[in-house]
Amino acid sequence: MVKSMKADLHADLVVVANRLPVDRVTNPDGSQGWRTSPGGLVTAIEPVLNDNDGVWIGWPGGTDEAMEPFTDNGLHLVPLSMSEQEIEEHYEGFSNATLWPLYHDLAARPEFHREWWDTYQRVNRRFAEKAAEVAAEGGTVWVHDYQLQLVPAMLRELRPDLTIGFYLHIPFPPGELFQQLPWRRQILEGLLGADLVGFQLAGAAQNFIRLVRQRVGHKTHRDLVYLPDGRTVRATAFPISIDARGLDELSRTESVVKRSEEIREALGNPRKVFLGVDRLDYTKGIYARLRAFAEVIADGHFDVDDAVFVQVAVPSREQVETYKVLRDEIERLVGRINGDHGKLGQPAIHYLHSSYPREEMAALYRTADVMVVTPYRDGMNLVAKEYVACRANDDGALVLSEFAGAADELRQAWLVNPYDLNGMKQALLDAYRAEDRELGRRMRAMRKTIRQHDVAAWADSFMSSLAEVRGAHRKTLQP
Ligand code: GDG
Repeated sequence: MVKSMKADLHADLVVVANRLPVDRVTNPDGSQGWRTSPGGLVTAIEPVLNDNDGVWIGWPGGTDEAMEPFTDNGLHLVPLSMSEQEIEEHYEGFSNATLWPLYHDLAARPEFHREWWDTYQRVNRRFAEKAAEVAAEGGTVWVHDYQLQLVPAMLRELRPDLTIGFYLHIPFPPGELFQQLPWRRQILEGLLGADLVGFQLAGAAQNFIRLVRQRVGHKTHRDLVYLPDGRTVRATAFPISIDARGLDELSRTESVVKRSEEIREALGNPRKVFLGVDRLDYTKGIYARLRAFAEVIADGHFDVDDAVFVQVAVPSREQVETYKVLRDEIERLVGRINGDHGKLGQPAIHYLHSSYPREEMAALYRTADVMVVTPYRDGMNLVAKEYVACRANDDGALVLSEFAGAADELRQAWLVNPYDLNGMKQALLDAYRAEDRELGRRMRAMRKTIRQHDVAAWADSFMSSLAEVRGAHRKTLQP
């Protein structure tokens, strides 16, 4: 249900993210509506927003004229429109063709363009101004991700009364890489506008603290930065997670169990089903993993009666050139592998360039005997955790890149170096051959981990740390 909202909002909690957590849909009667986008972030933040009667500021998608704030499914949403040029230069350009590859170990070559940087600053300023407008006196603002790293400092300047948290969903690179950025100092100073800067991993927080000390020259001690004006900024790790209980329940529902049986049948009832689920992104290592799988077949360890690979490649950033090239490369490889190893009606790789509802994803996870997650670098990787959450029978193998944040917690996965093709082949084979006892032992341990560290725990822990800094901050403001 969509209701328009009163114009003079003053929210105690404001979430600022590049995208609103809703997608535009056309209803059967032709009218326009909204659907909550699938994804952990909404699930995590929704209860926090509801408890605080908070609002979410973000881009609604498309290049529309200005839209009024509205309420959808109890979420108060404040849309911020983007022009075509802003989408090209802030989102596709500086965010996804400069920062994204730079922060992911140069998995592609970052492009540095001064016009993109200008637009990045302009868009960040608009987000900051909007947050300044809707946040109540003394309120809290939680800013998300690499598209908005300048918002904390811009917002602090406009509204020094606010408590500001920032969370980075992607890796924060070591100095050697970060220093390439012509605007490195401005980004660090942008982030330092926050009271609390959260990262996926402790190593990322340390990279940040070290850079602040070296590049900006502030004093630091452990996870604290001391600013000349007496303010302190805390930089620490909050590994994100998933709605483990919700997914576990979903994976056991009759319809998902039935759908999972149908999928196996449709695949020709192979002994083992391998699965990859990723946005079609060069950081995810899709190409190398499919090659590894094909080589295991070529080496004669199994054939398409024994094992097939289902690769879901979710369309992503399709306007960015590197993504177009990657798609062509992967699709050519899939064609070649199926040509070499498939039989009539039995391809080796079932390749799907599409996105699916949550139920279908759960059915796929339930079907997969071996889940293959091999990014070259990934902040966390929720897919790995979702797979574990959907293995209600304590079976199934996870092959996981050491370079995904999730590898810090999911120690019982078959950990691989995605640059090492032979190592990946061996891991695929080991996972394929593993005995039930071994699978059970590993999966039980991983399931325990994700039950204890679910997304609600993540959000609580960030919010309570933010409340602590806020308390400390208040004290320093008192006469
Ligand atoms: C960034 C960081 C970090 C995907 N396809 C469909 C679908 N999905 C859902 C998955 C999962 C999410 O999207 C993807 O999250 P990942 O963590 O795997 O990767 P990124 O998109 O790169 O996310 C990452 C994350 O932010 C959170 O901080 O973990 O490191 O790169 O939840 O299930 N969901 C549905 N249909 C699809 O077709 N319903």
